[in-house]
Amino acid sequence: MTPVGSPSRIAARIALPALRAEDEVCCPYCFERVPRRRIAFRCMGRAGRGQGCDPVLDEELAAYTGSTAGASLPPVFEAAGRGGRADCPHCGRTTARRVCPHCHNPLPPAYCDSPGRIVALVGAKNTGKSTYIAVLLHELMNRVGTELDASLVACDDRTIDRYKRDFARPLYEERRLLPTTTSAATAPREPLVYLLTRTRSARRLRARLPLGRERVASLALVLFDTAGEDLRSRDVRDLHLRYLEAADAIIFLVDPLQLPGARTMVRDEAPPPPPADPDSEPINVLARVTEALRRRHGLRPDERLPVPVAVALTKIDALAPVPAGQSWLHRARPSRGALDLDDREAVDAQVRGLLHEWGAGQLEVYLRQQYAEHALFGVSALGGTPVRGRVGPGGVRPHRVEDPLLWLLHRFGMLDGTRGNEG
Ligand SMILES: Nc1nc2c(ncn2[C@@H]2O[C@H](COP(=O)(O)OP(=O)(O)OP(=O)(O)O)[C@@H](O)[C@H]2O)c(=O)[nH]1
Ligand SMILES: [Mg+2]
Ligand SMILES: [Zn+2]
Ligand SMILES: [Zn+2]
Repeated sequence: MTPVGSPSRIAARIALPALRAEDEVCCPYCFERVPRRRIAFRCMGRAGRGQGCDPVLDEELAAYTGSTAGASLPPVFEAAGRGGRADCPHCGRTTARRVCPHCHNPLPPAYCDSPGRIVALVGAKNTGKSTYIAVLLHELMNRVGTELDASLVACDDRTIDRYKRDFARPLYEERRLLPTTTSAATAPREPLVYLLTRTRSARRLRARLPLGRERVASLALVLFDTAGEDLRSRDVRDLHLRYLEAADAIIFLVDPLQLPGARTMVRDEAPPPPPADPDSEPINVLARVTEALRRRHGLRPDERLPVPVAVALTKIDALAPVPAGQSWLHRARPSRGALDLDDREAVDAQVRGLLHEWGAGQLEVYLRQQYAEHALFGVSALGGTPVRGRVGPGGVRPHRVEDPLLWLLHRFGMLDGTRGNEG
């Protein structure tokens, strides 16, 4: 891999191919690309004081959710619209509710107006994807958000409900581990859609800009929790293809407890290794995802995928640092509201070394061959081994969970990189 910040890396960042035309929005629900002027509207109906259309069964929405419950809504219509508003052709009432013309799910204004980045999160069964999403979002809403001067706000009510119900309540309030994610074949896929807004009011910027003129950058973040089960075989995987194809970045999680070579480093209290399952081996899961992506992108054999991929070892709390005290991975990230490039390179090199030491070097070689850009990470969402299906007595103590996202934000031009003592 090219070291972070080297000239070719910087060139790659600037020359990142435009994966999506700027005048298009990618629907975070059905992943159809919608030209901005084709975004549809939903009549306000009788909401508030006004007189509007009666609710009707929305067949497109019912088809998406797989149920007619909650699909009786004021009609959807197509209109050119001005400033995100249009008048209903049936009742004349002005509406600002925008929806996807294909699946009729709501497209929140913030999502229509900010560059959307879809981050696909993949990994074999039981690698810790759901736990990671729960903790990453919690950290972005709290500690890391404050550090970066960034706010993370859900774009729609369904995201708020789903995050609370499926992630925050069990893990943080009830301290229970999350259940195995059900296959997309049986439950509709629901994305978590957030808007991350950063005020780039770093001291250096402020010195040049008058107060109140700090630069604000927004990014719509769409996360999907895939079921590891769905990535085991080639057939079911197709359900996820549209999601993967639409992804602007991939976070690929690897559980070191599932790598036989890593067992010598695993602490005693960690659970025993799962029974061998070649379909769930990290390299095989990654290869399945990669092959599908290559076909969709229509790449020649000598071309590499342009999507940046962050590969993170999960559950690193279960690894004893060897040699003790000298592990960058186990150190706290130097927090300065920027991406510390020295730290980034050190962690990357350490994880690469570990993979080779564990006889899993193929994974790293494959990444290098297939992707124009990848970076290696180590994270722990829980910070300790769970006890009998519950979070350990110390509570959720995340370690470096935000690192892959910080790297991606840096790649998307929303976060500065620093070296040494600068910044
Ligand atoms: N030690 C440790 N264990 C973890 C951590 N995160 C997850 N685990 C363990 O890994 C198990 C699986 O985590 P999940 O987040 O449900 O895994 P998943 O990838 O979503 O699994 P599927 O939904 O089946 O694809 C948990 O029940 C925990 O026992 C961590 O940070 N540290
Ligand atoms: Mg899961
Ligand atoms: Zn849609
Ligand atoms: Zn109407």
